[in-house]
Amino acid sequence: MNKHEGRRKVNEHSKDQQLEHYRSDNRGKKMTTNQGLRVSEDEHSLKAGVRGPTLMEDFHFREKMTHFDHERIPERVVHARGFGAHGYFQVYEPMTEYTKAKFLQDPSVKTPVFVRFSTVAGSRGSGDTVRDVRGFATKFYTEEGNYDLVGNNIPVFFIQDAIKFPDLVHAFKPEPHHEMPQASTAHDTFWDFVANNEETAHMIMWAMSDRAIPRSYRMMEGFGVHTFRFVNEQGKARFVKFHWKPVLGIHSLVWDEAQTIAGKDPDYHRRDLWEAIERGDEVEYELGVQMIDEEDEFKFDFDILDPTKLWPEEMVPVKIIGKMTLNRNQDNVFAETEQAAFHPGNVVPGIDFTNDPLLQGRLFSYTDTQLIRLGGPNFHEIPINRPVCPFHNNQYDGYHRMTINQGPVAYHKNSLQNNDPAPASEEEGGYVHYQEKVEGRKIRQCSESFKDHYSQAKLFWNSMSPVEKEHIISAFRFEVGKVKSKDVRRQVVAMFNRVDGDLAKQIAAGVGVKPPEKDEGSKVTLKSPALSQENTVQTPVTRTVAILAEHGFDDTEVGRVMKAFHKAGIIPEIISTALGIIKGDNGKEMEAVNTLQTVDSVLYDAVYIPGGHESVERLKKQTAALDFIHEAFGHYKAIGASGEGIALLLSAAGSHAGSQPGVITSRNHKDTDSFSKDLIEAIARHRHWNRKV
Ligand code: HDE
Repeated sequence: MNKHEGRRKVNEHSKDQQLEHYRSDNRGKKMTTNQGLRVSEDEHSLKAGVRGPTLMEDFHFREKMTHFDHERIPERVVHARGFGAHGYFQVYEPMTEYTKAKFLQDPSVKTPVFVRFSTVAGSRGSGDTVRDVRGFATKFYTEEGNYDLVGNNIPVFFIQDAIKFPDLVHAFKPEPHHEMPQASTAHDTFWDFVANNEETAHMIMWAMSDRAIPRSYRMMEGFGVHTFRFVNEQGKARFVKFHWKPVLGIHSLVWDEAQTIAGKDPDYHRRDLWEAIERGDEVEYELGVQMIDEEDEFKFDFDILDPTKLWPEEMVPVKIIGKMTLNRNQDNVFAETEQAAFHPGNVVPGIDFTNDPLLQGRLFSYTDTQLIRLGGPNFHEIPINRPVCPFHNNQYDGYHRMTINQGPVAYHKNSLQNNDPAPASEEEGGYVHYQEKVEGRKIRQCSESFKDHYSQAKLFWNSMSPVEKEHIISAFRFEVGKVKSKDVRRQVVAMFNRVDGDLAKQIAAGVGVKPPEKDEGSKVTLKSPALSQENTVQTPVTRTVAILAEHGFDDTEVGRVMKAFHKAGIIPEIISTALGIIKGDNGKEMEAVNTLQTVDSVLYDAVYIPGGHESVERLKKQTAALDFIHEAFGHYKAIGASGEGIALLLSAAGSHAGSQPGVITSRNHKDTDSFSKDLIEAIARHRHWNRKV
């Protein structure tokens, strides 16, 4: 039998075609019950007389209400708040040497994907921009079955053994007696867990860094975290770690901004992703792999199975092997994002597991959680979870079974049906687990090689720029500063004194703890420049700029600058004191799509204050306009001001503002070319940390 007989050739559209079967568009349709009966009235329940009691007989009312009463399903215990998008993945060149995974062989094949981004700690309705780890889960609908890469935006994890996961989660979730705080680790039980479980040290450094407050899902990395295996056709295996590298670079918010956004627009990240895709801006991530030969397993000063360790990119280079493009928004968040069931155990031939004890535990947990969340064992039949290739086995029945299995035979082995469905040999695409040799005593212990908790925490600290270090210190002071127990605060300082003495001193100074007497910091001096966001891609593409304007703005200038913005891929938005048309000094009209009341500077990457006497005079009278500029200045964002706009900038941000980095001014109305060029460059830089604010 041909290896892929009976399998549909997968391309970018195959998942979409499959979903088409389930789409329902109410437009132009008559209302019916779920039984298809046309409904004649939908506003009044059936009553015995206009002032009489409602009748049991009202099947329409009962069906509608019963459905409503059951609209909610349990939210995910972790990663409850999420948002997804569709797209495709393409490998750059055949990966035959390393893996036999079909979807990594042919650069012309576009494998459909669905990605769900998430926060970990908060409930489903919590804010997007809280300090937290982000989930980055990808489902590849390959022709060999679904492959799920269920990762995070931080490459290491808090703990080393899955058996501690319930403890970790109980510690970071709101405290059970009063259910506070929401979506935040700034409380006693979390830091108590940290201080008493030292393996958390490395990940805590990441969680306190800017990585935990990304600017957008489009500007963060993704990591498979665990060490997996690639296996090629010849059966040769290599250890592998997966990386997603955002084409737009890795960028973050500042903490004050993140907190404000959580109130001003709690949907900030999902809106950013949704709007980018609606605009037609493709959202791209390159897939990278780090590989270590089996023979080299013990050549490192960390255990490659330990999920609290990364492989420094300078030591084990990241080979970029393909690109994922997200280009289609979901039709319905519940049907897709909410019902998506990811599972690290969903693999294809050529990708295998290792004995990382965290991964091993995850292989159990995900299916188990879906059983309760999605109500039974048939969640693989929900449209978003269905593979694009056919699936056949003897698993029958259960809640919400959609497949109508035919014939009397539902067992293996059989003779009545030719022993079908029959297992496939390896040559026919059957999954055969990598035959790793395993032996050992049954023990509840962790390997000695898992016990160094501080070297890589120090490596991370060493790799940070001075500004990134400042942010980490402030984050610790905020989080630990909210801990009521003095003893826990003291324990945290003692623990991070084992990472770096100076860091511990600085934390101590902010949280009412005596500085440690002795510096017990790790002696590691190694740096990994790849860990610092300072070294990331800088581009103006898809950056948003708030143009503050009123009637009488310099329309020649704004027209030219807008043109330059559009050319650079920047998204400008006119913000005024009221929605609607504003007229420029030459009568040109532009539409204000937001007002100083509907938005805030935290929602934009940059601000531009054009000239125009009347416009600036009107804005000067608005405290909100002054606050807008002052805040953007304080958040180190690019600001452009020209002509009369400069005076507005200076009165909002201070007389020194004009000469500060990332502030571009032009007194000459005619010189828009160099003004736009400088401003666009400043916007691409993301933040101007050396500014005096
Ligand atoms: Fe998860 N995790 N996890 N996790 N995880 C879940 O599965 C679990 C871990 C991750 O968008 C749950 O469907 C255990 C690491 C993501 O739907 C649950 C352990 C990493 C998502 C679960 C871990 C992740 C989840 C909750 C310790 C990064 C969201 C609902 C061994 C590599 C997926 C669900 C989505 C979700 C268990 C640790 C990533 C309970 C037991 C490490 C991105 O099954």
